[in-house]
Amino acid sequence: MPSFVSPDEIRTRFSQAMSAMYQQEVPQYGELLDLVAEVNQAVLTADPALAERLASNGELERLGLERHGAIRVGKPDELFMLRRLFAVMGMSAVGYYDLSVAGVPVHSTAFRPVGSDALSRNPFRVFTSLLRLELIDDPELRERAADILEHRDIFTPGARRLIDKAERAGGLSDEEADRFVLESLESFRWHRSATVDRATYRALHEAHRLVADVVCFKGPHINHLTPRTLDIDAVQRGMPARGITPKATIEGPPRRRCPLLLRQTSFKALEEPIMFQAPSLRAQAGGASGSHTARFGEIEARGAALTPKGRALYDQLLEQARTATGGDYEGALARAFEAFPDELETMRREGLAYFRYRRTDPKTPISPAETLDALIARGAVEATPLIYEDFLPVSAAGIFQSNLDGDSRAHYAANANREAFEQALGAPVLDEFALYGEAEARSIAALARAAG
Ligand code: OOG
Ligand code: NI
Repeated sequence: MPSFVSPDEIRTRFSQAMSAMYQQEVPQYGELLDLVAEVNQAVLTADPALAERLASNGELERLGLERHGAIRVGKPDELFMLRRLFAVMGMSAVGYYDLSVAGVPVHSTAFRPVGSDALSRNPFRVFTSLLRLELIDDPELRERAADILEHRDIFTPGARRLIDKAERAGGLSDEEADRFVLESLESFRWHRSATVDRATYRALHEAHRLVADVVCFKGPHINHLTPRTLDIDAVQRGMPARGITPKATIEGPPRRRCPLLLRQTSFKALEEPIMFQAPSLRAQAGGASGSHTARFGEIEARGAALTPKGRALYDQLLEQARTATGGDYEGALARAFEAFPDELETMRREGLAYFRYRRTDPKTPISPAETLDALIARGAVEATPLIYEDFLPVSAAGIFQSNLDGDSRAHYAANANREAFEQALGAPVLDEFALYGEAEARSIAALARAAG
C-alpha cells in the first residue's frame, strides 16, 4: 500500500508556497502580514476571553495560517482543470457569485475545504472567477480574445500528470505532493511579458480592464492573498504608517460586538512594468514596454455564518445603508444595522446565525428529554457561532471595483448564468447554507448521542 499525504497537508504546503511566492512578488504583502500579526497579537493579549473562545473553537491555531487568494481564468476548460487541481488539496467549489450586476464581466466560486476538521487545519480558500467573453460587445474583439485564450495552456505538463495520478491512485506520496505544489504554483506566477502586442492589449483593456488582465498573460497570476485579522479597523488605521494606502471604506457589515459574516478592505493595485510582444516579425527590436495594474492587497475579519433568514436581513440592511442619501456611509451603515441583534443568544434564538453546540463538561449528565434551550440555560451546553467561510458578492464587487477605474462601472445588466458556470466547472457548486446547516446538525446529533 502506498502511503499518501493527506489533502489537508498538501493544501497547507501549497498555501505556504503561494504566500512565500507572493511575498517576493509583492513586498507590500509581507508588510501587511507583519501588521496583521502585530494587531492580532495585541487583540489576543488585551482580550484573554476572546483568546480562550477562539482556542476552544479551533480558530486560534488556524489564524496565523489563514489566507484566501483570488484568480481569474478565461475559458471553461481552465475552470474545469482548476476544479481537479484544487480537489487534490481537499478543496471544493462552494457558492456561485454573479458579478456582472456590479459591472464586472465574470462569475465566480470559492474553492475551499468543507469539513470541520479540514477547515480547522487550514481554511485556505481561492476566490476563482471565470471571464464571460459573451459580455464583450464588439464581436471581432470577442473572437480575438477567444482565439488568444484558445492557444494557451495555463497548466504545466507535470501538474497535469500529477493531477491524473492523484485521481487514479487516490492520493499522492510525500515526494509527489511536493512536486505537485511546485508544478501547480507555476500556473499562478506573475509574468512580466504579455502574450500579445501593445495594440491588442489596449483594445482589450478598452473593452474592460479585467478582460486585458485575464486574456493577455500566460496564466491566472494570483492577484491578492488575504490574511485574517481580529481587528480590521486597527489594521486599516495602521496601514498608512507602513506606506500602504487602503481603500476608503471597509466592505461588509459595520463593527459590532458580535462580528457578522465578513468585513474586508484592500489597498490599491500596483503599477507593474510589462513587456509586449512585437506586433510583427518585421519589428525587430522586440516589443514595447508598458505597465499593468492587477495585483493588490486585502485583509479581512470573519464573523458568524448567517442562516438564510439572517442573510436576508443582512442584505436588506446593507441595501438600506447603500441607498441612504447623504455622504456619511459609515454612519448610515451603523444606523441600519441597529436592527440586527448584537447579542449571540438573541441571534441564536431568532435563528439568524448557525451555531456549534458542545457540552461544557462531559462529566455533567444531560438527558434526552431536555431541550437545547434548557441545556444552554442551565450551562450544560454552550453554543458558539460557526465562522463564515465564504464570500459576499457586494463586497467582492467593491474589491474588484476598487482596483478598476471608476468608469468601468456597471455596463452590464444582471444576468447570472449558474448553469453555464457549472457546465464549465464540470460539477455543481456546493450550497454554503447546506454546509453550515449540516455542521450545526452534526453537533446536535453528537449531543443527542451523549444524552443516550
Ligand atoms: C476577486 C475579488 C473578490 C473577495 O475577497 O471578495 C475577492 C478578484 O479581484 O479577482 O477577492
Ligand atoms: Ni479577496
